Formats: sequence, structure tokens, C-alpha cells
Amino acid sequence: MKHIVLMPIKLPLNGFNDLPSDFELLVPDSSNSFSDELDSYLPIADAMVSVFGNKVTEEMISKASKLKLIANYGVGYDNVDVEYATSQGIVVTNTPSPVTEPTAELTMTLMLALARNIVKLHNGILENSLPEWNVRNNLSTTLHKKTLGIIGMGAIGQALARRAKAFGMRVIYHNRTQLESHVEAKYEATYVTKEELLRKSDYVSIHVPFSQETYHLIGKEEFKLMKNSAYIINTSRGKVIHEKVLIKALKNKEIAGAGLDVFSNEPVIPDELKNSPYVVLTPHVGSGTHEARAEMSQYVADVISNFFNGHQNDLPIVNPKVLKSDAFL
Ligand code: 8YV
Repeated sequence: MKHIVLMPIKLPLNGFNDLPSDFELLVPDSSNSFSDELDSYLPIADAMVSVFGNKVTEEMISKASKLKLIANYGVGYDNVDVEYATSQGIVVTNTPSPVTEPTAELTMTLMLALARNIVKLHNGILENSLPEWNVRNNLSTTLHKKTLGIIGMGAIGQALARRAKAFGMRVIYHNRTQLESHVEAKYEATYVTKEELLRKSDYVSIHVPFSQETYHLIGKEEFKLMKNSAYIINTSRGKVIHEKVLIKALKNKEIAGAGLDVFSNEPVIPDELKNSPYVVLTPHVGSGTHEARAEMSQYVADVISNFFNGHQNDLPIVNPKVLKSDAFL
């Protein structure tokens, strides 16, 4: 009996090509996805790869009567109805480690681009609209000695803190739980309340998972607390920021700018953001590097093969209580 693995969107095949012969991978041939045919494949799938932007709904899961594993290609798994999957005894996993460094790197890139005014200067050169090149013109700001406030000090937050420290920034953070003192010491990071973080930071960067608790975590009150000279960076999930309120805050100069990789209703980006001179925008590419995608594929393929080979202990399971449920057994 083969384990049927459904990959609804064509991903790099690193690792998948090496799955043992008792695995059969169903992957779209030429087109990007076989979403139309998905319904017909669901009833035979033992495992399924899920990808951000393609929701795995209760309706889909209920059609997949043999499904035992949903292996998410990404660290954030808000695209999967985990609660329903759990009720059906289905294990859900994610890919924490492969996305950590590239996402922290993009965050740093957005911060640098904002600080050094890269987009405006680049466009100014192309459009020949820059003022005369002299020592008084085309000035920007320095990251060195500025305060970075990290909201969510998990793996990505910590990878950013490491980078910020190398740039000579002061790091403060807010997290559900305070880190152990030796971890804080490693990054010279100080735990503060969310309010204090917003008040003191020159850059606020968000690294929390999306959930009911983090929906609109940053809204009217939060922008009011921030300095007028501060920037906000978001490489987590768009809905963590109240986008409409952000647009107002930018327009009213309550904050100086924003570096955004994620949006409320992707891939739609409101015109107000596209037209704002105070933003740097990227299309949800935190982990969008050739290296990271290959690593994520390898990671997911390993998860699938370990799961079916009974090595469930070390898997990155996001719904561990499923293992104890009757539905799983
Ligand atoms: C991925 C992400 O691009 O890991 C995440 O949570 O948002 C990104 O790294 C996305 O998940 C791909 O499915």
C-alpha cells in the first residue's frame, strides 16, 4: 500500500524525489496548481502539503477521509483549519527552522531601506528628479544607536535581534513570556511592556503568529503611542496590523513610515499604501529565496517520511493534543 501525498501547488521537489518507493506524490504537471482537480484527489490522500494562500478548510478536510497528516510549507499555519483537523485526528506540522534566517534578513532589509531612503533615492536617480548631489542633500538616517522594539521574540525575533545587535542598535522586546536571562543577555535585549516598547522604539518589528489574539494587535492606540519619527515593519501576517488605521497614521504623519511584506487581503494592496512615499513594500517574500524554498521542501519531505515511518516524536507538530485523541488512534 502506497502513501499518497498531495502537493496541490508545484513546489521545489528537493527531498520529495527521494521519498521511498512506498510513497506516491501527486503533483501538478505543468501548471502552477491543480486546484480544480483537488476535490477528486482528496479522498485518496494520506498526506497533504499546505501552502499559504491556499486555505485548507473544514470542507476540504471532511472530503479527505484517509488524511493523517497536513504538512504545512511555512511556519505560520493560519491557512489551515487546525481545530477541525485536530477533531479528525489529523496531525498538522510546520517548517519553523528553514524560514527563520531569511525572514529576519528581509526584515533587516526593509529596516535598512527605510532608514537609508533607498527606494526614493533609487527612483530619484531613474527619474532624474534628485536635488543636486552635494553634502546637504539626499540625507537619510542611521540605524546605529537606534532602538529596535521587537514584538514576538520567537526564533525570527531572536534572529532579527542578533542582526540588530551587529548594527549597533539597542534592542527591546515584548513577548507573551519573558525570555530566560541568558537568552536576553545573548542579544542584550530588554523585556518591556508593549506600551513601553511602542513609546521608546525608533523601529517596531512584528514577529507574532496570526491568531484571534493577535488580530489588529497594532491599531489606533498603538500608533498613537509610537514616536512620530518611528517606523513599523511587518513580515508576519497582514491582519496583525489594522491596515486602514496604518494608512491614516502614515497620512497624518503619526509615524514616519512602514516596511511591509504582508497585507490584510493579499495579494491586494490598497492604493493608499502603493502611493505613499513613506513605505517600502514587498510581496510576502520573507522566506522567498531559492535556498529557503529548497530547504523548506526538503524539510516537509522529511516530515512526511518520518511521520509514516513512525518517528513522530521529533516532528514539528503544531497540534500535539491530537496524538492523545481517540480520533488519531
Ligand atoms: C511562506 C510564511 O512564504 O512561513 C511562513 O509563515 O509566511 C512564508 O514563509 C509561506 O508560508 C509559504 O507557504
